[in-house]
Amino acid sequence: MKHILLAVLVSATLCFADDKLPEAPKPSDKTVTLNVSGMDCSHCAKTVASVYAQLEGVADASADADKGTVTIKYDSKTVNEAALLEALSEKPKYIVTKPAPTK
Ligand SMILES: [Cu+2]
Repeated sequence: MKHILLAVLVSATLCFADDKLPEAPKPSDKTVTLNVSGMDCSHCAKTVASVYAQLEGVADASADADKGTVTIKYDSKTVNEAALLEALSEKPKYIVTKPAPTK
């Protein structure tokens, strides 16, 4: 009886964990911040971020309309910077460019 209870508990815990993490953490080994022009409100930022979030190999993307940037965490084995620059061409309103090196 104890075993059954334990099994129920374990699976309940697993389900709960699934709920909290809808998707397994995606691998990412690089983070890049790109300049995006054309974003004039938070809705734009969401649109830009979602384009990147849907891209294969991207673990996380967040855009800032005020700064005009998008920060992308990605897996360099799946996607590269060139592809990230290309990805936003489906939304012609926004122009993404690589920032000048700051060093
Ligand atoms: Cu907007």
